[in-house]
This record gives sequence, structure tokens and C-alpha cells, in this order.
Amino acid sequence: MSPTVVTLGESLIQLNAVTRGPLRHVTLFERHVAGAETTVAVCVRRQGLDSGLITRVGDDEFGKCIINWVRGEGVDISHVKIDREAPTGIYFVQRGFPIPSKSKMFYYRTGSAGSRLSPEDIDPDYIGSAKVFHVTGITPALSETAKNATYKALEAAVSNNVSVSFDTNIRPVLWKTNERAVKTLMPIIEKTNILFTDPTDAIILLGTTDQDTIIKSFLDMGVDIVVLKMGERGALAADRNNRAFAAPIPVYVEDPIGAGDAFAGTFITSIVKGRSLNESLQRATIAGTLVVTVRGDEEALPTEEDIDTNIKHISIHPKE
Ligand code: KDG
Repeated sequence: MSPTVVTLGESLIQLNAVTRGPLRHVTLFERHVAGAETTVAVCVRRQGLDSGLITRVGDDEFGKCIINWVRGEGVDISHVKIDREAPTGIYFVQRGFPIPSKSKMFYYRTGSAGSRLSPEDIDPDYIGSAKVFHVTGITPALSETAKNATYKALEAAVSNNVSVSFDTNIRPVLWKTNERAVKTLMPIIEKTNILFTDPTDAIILLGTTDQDTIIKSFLDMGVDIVVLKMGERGALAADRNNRAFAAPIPVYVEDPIGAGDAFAGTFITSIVKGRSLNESLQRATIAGTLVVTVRGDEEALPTEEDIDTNIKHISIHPKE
């Protein structure tokens, strides 16, 4: 039996600056497990659905750290490969500089185990018997083999009627040009059922930041649900019949990285559990908000009960 939600992508070690400011002055770093699709798998599991991760890690201490963490969270690791030829990828996080409350990522992942993901890592039966397959625009940007693995996984999902969830997550440093990103990602979007994106990615993909045009364009491409994350302006979700809006929740930002994955993982879980578009969006917003209050992408991923507590709190004190 496959898990309900299967994700594909590079697991990374995140070294997060304990103090704010330029990294050249930072002397203390905290180690966390990260990687967009890894975080989604942990998020889904924390909220009570089975999840599984397809990835490669190095045969090193960081690879062991990732496996221990993900397994400890209850994610199925039967499709996590240990690659003896390449190290586990890492990245550093610089916080609060040059833009207060924003973070910058510095990758050390070229040639990493995760970037060597390839079609041979994809077991079509594993994906084909899940309910949802989730991937982001990061995975096909890693290498030609990782791109082919992504396409093979999508094929397995589509031919078995597994819902495809896709977060555009365009990381310009991983793409040589925007054109490459568009050429690679548009065919994925055509196969997507639940799409997460933001205005920064939409301008690359569609040349517009207009909400209505973004939503209509993706629905016209065959996407069932479009979710537009607009940061401090809240989030929108739309299908062919309904539209929902979630206001941003003002909060102290320690490190915004990982919010999008908490958001996606919670939205997917809520939809699979049969919740409405609106309720799924409100829950996703709460999860994304909680994650930015701490360093690390996965530590503050909420359980269902944590989200319920927040919903009560917000509805009792709507203005706080
Ligand atoms: O979404 C957060 C991720 O960006 C972070 O964990 C690192 O996966 C990562 C990436 O490739 O940027």
C-alpha cells in the first residue's frame, strides 16, 4: 500500500544563521532538515495522512540526519536512496538582511546526491497507487536527470488518475534563464490538478501579476484549483465555481523560508480530507504563518489540533 501523498525532491540540510545580518559576520548556525518536498511530506504526516518521500541523500552524516528525522516524523522512506557517489546538499540561510524580515538562501548543492535523482528512482506503482503526487519547480531545475525523473513521475500519476499537486517555486539561481524555466514548467502545469504559485513566479510564467488573469490562465490550461500566495496581501484559491480569500495573519517573522511548503502540505491534506476550498485555504494560511515564527522549515509544522486552536483564537479575537 502506497502512502496517500507521495512527494519527489531533494532533501537538504539547512544551516540557519542564529543571528541576523550578513553571513560573513555570522559565527553560529543551527542545523535543520529542509527541502521543499521533504517539508510537504512531513507536514502532511503531521496532520494525520500517510506520506512518502522519493529522494536521494549522500552516504554521509547529513544523509543519516535527514533519514532519521524524516523517519522519526513517520514519513515512508522506502523510496529514499543512499547515493554513495555524491554528498547530501546543503544551504545556508541569511536572515533579516538586506531586507528586514526576509531571508536569503545560499546553496552548496551542485553535484549533490539529490541533484542526481533520475528516472530509475521512480517506481510508477508507488506513485500510481497514491491519492496525490506533489512536486515543485525546484526538482526539474536540479539537473537533466532530475527533470526526466519529474516527467516520469508525472506520467505515472496522470495515467493512474492520481491528483498532481505542483508548486511553481521558481528559484532563479537554479535556472540559467527564465525561458528554460517556462519551457520546463508549463508542460508540468498542463498536467496539474492543484497549482500553487505567487506573483513573482506568475510574471515569469505568464508575464502578468494580475490576479484574475493568473487564475483564469491556469484554469484555462486545465488546472482544477489555482492557489495564489501573495505574502503580505494574503492568499486566493479558485476552482471553476468558487473563489476564496484568506487574509494575512500579522505575526513576528523569524525566518519566512518554508512557509510555502507548510501552506501547500496543509492545503493538500485539507482537500484530501474533504474540506471546502475556503476552509482549506484558511488552514493553509495558519500553517504557513506558524512556520515563519521559528528558524527551520519543519519544526513548527502544525498538527490538525494546532490549526483548530488557531482557528478558534482568530474567530474569538478577529482583530488581534
Ligand atoms: O521552500 C523552502 C525550500 O526552498 C528550502 O527548504 C530549500 O528546497 C529548497 C530549495 O531547493 O530551495
